[in-house]
Amino acid sequence: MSDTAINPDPRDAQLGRSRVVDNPELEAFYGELGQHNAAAFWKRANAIEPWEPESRYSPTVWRYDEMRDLCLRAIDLVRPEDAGRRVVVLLNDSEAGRANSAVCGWLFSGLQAMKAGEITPAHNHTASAQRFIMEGAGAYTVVDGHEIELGGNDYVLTPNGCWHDHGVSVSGKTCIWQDGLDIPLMNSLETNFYAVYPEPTQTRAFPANDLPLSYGSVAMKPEGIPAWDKPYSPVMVYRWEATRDALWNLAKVSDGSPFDGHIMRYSNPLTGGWALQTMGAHMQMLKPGLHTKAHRHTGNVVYNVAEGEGYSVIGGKRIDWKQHDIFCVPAWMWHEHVNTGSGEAFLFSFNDFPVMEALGVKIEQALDTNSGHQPAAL
Ligand code: 1HN
Repeated sequence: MSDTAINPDPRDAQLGRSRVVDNPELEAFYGELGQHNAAAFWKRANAIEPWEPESRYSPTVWRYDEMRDLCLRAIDLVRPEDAGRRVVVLLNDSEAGRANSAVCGWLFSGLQAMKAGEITPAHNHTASAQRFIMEGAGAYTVVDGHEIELGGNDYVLTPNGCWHDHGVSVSGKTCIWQDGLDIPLMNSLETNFYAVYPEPTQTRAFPANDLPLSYGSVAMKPEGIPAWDKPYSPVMVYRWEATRDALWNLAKVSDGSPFDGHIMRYSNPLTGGWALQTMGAHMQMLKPGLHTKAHRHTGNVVYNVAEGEGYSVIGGKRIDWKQHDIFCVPAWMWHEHVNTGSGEAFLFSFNDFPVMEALGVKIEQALDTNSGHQPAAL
């Protein structure tokens, strides 16, 4: 919130804003209200009704070179059986980030590290989770009895309330993946429940990879099996090669978005909507030399560089990035992306857009560089 005492906004002098001039009688009244767990609305109206969103979060970057070493150190220091999950939490560089365990806004993120033969014990929670696989081999997750094998740059879902455990096969290699959860949202809503499964791991109730193999084609819908009746995507895992091919195909016939290059949503193929109810995700491709136009929108976004190198300018701050660096765009902050490499750059990202859309508050604005005026929100 802006400090109106130090930096008064001329717009606050107008009719419709709080512009009461205090006097000793009013000061006494405020004291009396305070004794009754009450306050004068006009003393705080302009602070709780900013002219536009003012994020408490900062554009922050986590460099994979540094984070990778820290993840490997964590492997030597704690066992996943004792840690619950061996996760290095990514905290937004702000008071709100540290206080809410938030990577940005309503989103939590961490890097989970696991050695060959290790497991993350089975549990469930009201928070939804999604994971983006950064390195290693032999990783798998089991979600409500469905086993899913995981490869580099795959995106996998753990919808809210599903039992889940993960592991790396004995013949695999140390894995690091990014977890993205809506923990700050669930805790703000006071809707977060947690339960531990009676066994360390779930019994597989279905053939391995049955969900992606049944539902993984957007164009083909399986018939003759029980209808999918869950509010989340049945695909569960979105494979890197198919995601990259989809973007390459799109780029053959479209110029893409001026703000995001070629961008595709990880969707629920049965609805075309987001894969999870509270969080969305995209993969976008920036052609070599592309410099996108700046825009801003409500909602928070956390990026993971799947491939390539470049930089983004976020709220006036330049963040250079290369493979598996992570950075965030806080709500309503101008941002643009630049690919400085010789090949295509691919940016994975996850967001809280489904929440903004469900509440009717997903608002976007393009920067109008010609007029110098701020245009109305789209
Ligand atoms: C969680 O369930 C996992 O299942 C990882 O791997 C990170 C962070 C906060 C809350 C739950 C997992 C988590 C988490």
